[in-house]
Amino acid sequence: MGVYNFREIEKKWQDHWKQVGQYKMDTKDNSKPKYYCLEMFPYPSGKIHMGHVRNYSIGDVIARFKKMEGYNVLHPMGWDSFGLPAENAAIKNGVHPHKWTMSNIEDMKEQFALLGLSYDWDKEVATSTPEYYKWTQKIFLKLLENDLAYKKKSYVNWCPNCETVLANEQVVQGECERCGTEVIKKELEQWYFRTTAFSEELLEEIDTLTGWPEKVKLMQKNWIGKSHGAHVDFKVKDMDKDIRVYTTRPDTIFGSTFMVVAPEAQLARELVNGTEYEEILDEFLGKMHKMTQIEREASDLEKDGKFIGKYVINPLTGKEMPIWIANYVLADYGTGAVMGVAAHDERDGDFARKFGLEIIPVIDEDDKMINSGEFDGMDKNQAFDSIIEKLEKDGKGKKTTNYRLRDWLLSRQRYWGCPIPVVYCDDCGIVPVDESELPVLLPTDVEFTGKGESPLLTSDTFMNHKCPKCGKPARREADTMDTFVDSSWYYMRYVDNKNNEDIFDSNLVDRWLPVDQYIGGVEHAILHLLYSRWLTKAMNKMGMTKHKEPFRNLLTQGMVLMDGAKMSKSKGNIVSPLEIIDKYGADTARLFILFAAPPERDLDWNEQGVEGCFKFINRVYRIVDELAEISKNTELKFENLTKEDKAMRSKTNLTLKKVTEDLSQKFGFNTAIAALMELINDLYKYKENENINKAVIKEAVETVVIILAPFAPHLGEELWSMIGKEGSVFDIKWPEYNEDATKSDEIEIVVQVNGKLKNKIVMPADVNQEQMKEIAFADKKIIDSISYKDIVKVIAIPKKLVNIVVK
Ligand code: ANZ
Ligand code: ZN
Repeated sequence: MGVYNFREIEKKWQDHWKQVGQYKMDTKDNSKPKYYCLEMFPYPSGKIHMGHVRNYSIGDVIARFKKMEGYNVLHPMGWDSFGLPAENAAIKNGVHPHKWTMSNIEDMKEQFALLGLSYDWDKEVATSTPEYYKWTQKIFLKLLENDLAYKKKSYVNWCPNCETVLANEQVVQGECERCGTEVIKKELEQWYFRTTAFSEELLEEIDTLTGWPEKVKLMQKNWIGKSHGAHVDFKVKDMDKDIRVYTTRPDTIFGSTFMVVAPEAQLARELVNGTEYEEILDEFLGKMHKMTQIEREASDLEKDGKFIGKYVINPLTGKEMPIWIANYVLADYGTGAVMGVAAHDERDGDFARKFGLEIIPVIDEDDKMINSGEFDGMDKNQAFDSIIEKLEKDGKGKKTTNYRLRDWLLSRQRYWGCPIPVVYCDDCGIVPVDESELPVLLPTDVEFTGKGESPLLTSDTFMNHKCPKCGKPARREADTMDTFVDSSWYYMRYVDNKNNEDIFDSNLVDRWLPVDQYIGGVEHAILHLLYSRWLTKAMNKMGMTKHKEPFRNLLTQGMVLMDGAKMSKSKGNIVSPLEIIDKYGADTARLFILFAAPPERDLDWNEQGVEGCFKFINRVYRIVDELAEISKNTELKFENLTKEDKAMRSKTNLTLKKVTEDLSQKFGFNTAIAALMELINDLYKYKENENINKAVIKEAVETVVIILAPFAPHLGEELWSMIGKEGSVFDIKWPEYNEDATKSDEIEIVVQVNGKLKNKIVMPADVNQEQMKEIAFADKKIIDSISYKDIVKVIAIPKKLVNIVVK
């Protein structure tokens, strides 16, 4: 009897797939319906980890299953290959980032091959190659042309360790997402994408994404953060100027006794210009710059501020309100100015008590208005509307909504990113590079010091460039793009990745989008997914695609844990996928990771579980090996079936039914594998019968092999050929189960006496009502329970129940 030699089997099929081009597909082939199965592409660190194995195993099962279901499946893989680690490696070891990245890609590709993943490598993209970033640059130019990209000076999040700017999304609880250093504020002129141009669409259209996890949709909604309120204009005393505030509580305006302005806001500067308060502002700003984001936004922040010498007039009370700068007001939210309502806003209250500002309550415990003139006695919700109405009538305010979402800051002072294709000319200002000159290539003559500004500044050949407009000497933009720009459109490029003429053929993208199934980590719930949604909407607006949403269905897989904790280098609890593959084979690793937990849940790694799967795979191998000859030499004709034969057939077909449903309607990988395990158990029992039916065996064995194949593809192919099949198991059509065969020969009938359950009796499936009664009356338990009583009536409900009424 054969022994399961996974090393030999896996190598054999990996070589074979490569040789015959098993996973090649053509996106231009319209003969079958399309299915786009996409896993988030990795950063090429050089080594796969268990998170990758999980992510890509899930995607691989879906892709293989969908192909067998008859779809033309696009299942591509590529590399999110710009980014800091390559640059840090260059600083540390002197290897060029390009070289480091490319060699990592080669390593990881080999590791992917070991896992038996069904990628069409002809579709590969790497975002750091000129063939790709040429088109990232074109997208930038289009956005610029359409006013969806712009440059502005502002205070930005700055990581002192990475020495680069960070987007709001990359600041996690005040710390740099990458290195954990506390983020500070720095004033710089930077490039932005106008994400806020689609705030409402991003919010509204998320509800059309019925195939997304609710929690991810909620996270995006909160991030976009829509609120309802009003703009109110306060006139500055002795100055020809209004200050506009955003408030969600216009009903509290009679209680507004002071105004607080963000010290960084342009407005603060304007108000103190040429006065003795200039110094106070500068001093206060100095203090603010030393603070970190965490400290600034903490709810228990010690309130601080300074009066800056001016007053505004409350538009409804006519009272003078002093203007203060305050540490708790943010420059980039709302208008950067707040009407202080000490009695009803906690932060304002703290501030007012600390600095002795007036506190006027305007709403009582019953939510009725007080101290509010004509609005007294009104319910606060009604006052919300009525006060806005009055302000609007007076031309002092307007009902409005506000979003927490800010524009996307994309400038990075790093080398290993996509160059921003603009030139600065003394005469012409900001001049976009002509499309015919793309790509703007990264220079190779740069110094990596890891300090200071963009390394591109050290390359004279790069920096000095003629103005595309007037031809005079000009300078290139030295910053590169945030790598999230690269990853927000890669799924479009896969569809037409060899296109040298254009970013992609829009017809092809229109046909292949949206991605039917996207699979990745929940850590991308905000950043990557929001940026991709935004860019798709921007491209739609610019006529590049008819789609507005990129991903129809989203699966966020759980983490792979070790003893309940995240695997990490520092904890020393990392299990290497390569070691597991070496010890048990890729099929076992895949099977375990899909069996151990539902895909959305965290999965606790345990070696016994892996061994269990290894044993199971061996068990499958042995029984198929043993029954291969029968399977090969029998016709699928079912005649003269015994009770046992029928039960086995039923199990086979019910399993096929369950697995098909688990794979097509939900991500029930673990339950599908559990069903397969049961089928194997039953088959082991059945084959010990004296009179086995060969057709029943054949049907069971073939079903086992087909079901196993998407999970354990190498063994699937091996067993398929062992049972005498030609060609790949992945080229066959996924079989349909036989409905009749799932029906068992016997059914269970409930027998009641006076409506009370007395027994359940197994009867032949074709039993009629008369026979049901007969069998019931012959049953010992029933006889006992009706003895000495008169039978009034007997009711039989076909195939369900017999009720005997006695007196
Ligand atoms: C007066 C008021 C009275 C407010 C009250 C709240 C309660 P959300 O819900 O997050 O949109 N605010 C506005 N701009 C701000 C800024 N740049 N920095 C800090 N705070 C700012 O918050 C809106 C509320 O936050 C606004 O409504 C404003 O204070 C404050 F009893 O106006 B409110
Ligand atoms: Zn010029």
